[in-house]
Amino acid sequence: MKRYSVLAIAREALRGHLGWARAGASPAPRAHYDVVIAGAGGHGLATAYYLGKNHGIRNVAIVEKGWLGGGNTGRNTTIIRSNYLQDPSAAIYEKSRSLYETLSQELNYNVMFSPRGVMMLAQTQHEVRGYQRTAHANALQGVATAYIGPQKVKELCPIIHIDGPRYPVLGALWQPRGGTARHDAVAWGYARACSDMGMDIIQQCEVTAVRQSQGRVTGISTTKGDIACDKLGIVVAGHSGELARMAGFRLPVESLALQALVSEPIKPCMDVVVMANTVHGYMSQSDKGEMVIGGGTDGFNNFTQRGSFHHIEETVRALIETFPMLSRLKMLRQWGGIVDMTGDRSPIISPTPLGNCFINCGWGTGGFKAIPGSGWAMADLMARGTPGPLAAAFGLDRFRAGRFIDESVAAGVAH
Ligand code: FAD
Ligand code: PYC
Repeated sequence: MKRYSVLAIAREALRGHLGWARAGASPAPRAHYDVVIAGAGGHGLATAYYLGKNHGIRNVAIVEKGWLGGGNTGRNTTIIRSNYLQDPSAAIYEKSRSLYETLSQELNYNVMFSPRGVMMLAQTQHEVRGYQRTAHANALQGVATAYIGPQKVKELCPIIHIDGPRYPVLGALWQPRGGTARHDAVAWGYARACSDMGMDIIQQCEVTAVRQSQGRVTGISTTKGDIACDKLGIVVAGHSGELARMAGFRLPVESLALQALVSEPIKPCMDVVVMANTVHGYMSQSDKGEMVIGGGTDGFNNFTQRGSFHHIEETVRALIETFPMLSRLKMLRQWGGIVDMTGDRSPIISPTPLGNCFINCGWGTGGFKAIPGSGWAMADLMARGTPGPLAAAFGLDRFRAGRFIDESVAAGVAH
């Protein structure tokens, strides 16, 4: 793999950019792999990457029914933060956020991590108490957040109208090292590194059956033929229930669409990320100048991977009191992704009833931020067969035992 560097760019500029190698191979599936990962989203690719890097397991295929990063990884609004309430969540999200800090250097691929700061507005007394509590919890967990007052909010984000008649801004939970990254670069960066380790990323290859014998997976059937494997990782987000059904077990997960939209590009006017969870809206400004906007999930389960008009109206209406400037913007495009929601709004990183089959899902509306940490934890689980410290609390067994990790507030997105 050619290293990307300023020198390489200068050299290629001088020779008409003819010397760049392909960023990754596009192989046909082989008959057998030590590990097969279903799903080439961020979580599947990061799992493969850390299997190779941390555990030396490189005879790995990642099979993807569409194109890499074409699921939620390439459809999300890229917010990265670790301001969760419960200790297991803070541990995995903060691990992830800290891996993002150096991911571009590690992958030699610019993922454009931008720790511009994330604030979650408190617009009711209930939220004030809730976010003050989270700030205290974060202090104990070693996650750098602070509860700030409305004047500080205005200073950090001058376009916010803090004296709205219905929902004035009373304060905010502020994470200065939260931010954004370029979503598809995260998928491409991990994919390129996996390919460089000799792993096969096989696109347009849908898993259609999970083959098994005596309680263990023997391989998968796909639209490109059968593939045998010693271990299977299911990492397909909104389609997790479907893959689990193929494997013969059920998941406590619902699938539903989450939508987002962007405005026409405008001059830089906002250099922080703002989430307004009471009114169900959040916003940041992309490097192109578009205002990136999202709201709550659709109110019913579905697999409709696209946007809808009522969502634009609902979300913009919700945000306009706090951001009056939105009334003068045209909206450019909208889209949707299928998210996988658990009852406690926390993920599942777990062994399954099949001995050599593992599942990573349930990231719901908030898994982009978790990609590096989740991949790290899932690789650990798949390599050792038992969960390490980051994944231990996120097993499927918690739903039987009632050990929920309630993050319905920290999830931040209405659902
Ligand atoms: P995906 O990226 O969806 O990857 C799963 C892959 O599995 C897909 O590529 C799919 O094609 C493939 N697949 C499915 N079935 C099969 C099969 N049978 N065979 C083979 N492959 C299969 N999170 C944040 O942290 N911050 C945000 O700001 C944020 N905003 C969001 C905004 C929107 C509109 C949406 C939709 C999500 C948002 N999220 C956000 C959530 C985040 O995008 C997801 O949690 C995360 O991307 C999940 O990654 P993944 O790799 O698990 O799933
Ligand atoms: O989890 O921070 C988040 C998020 C923001 C928008 C969608 N998810």
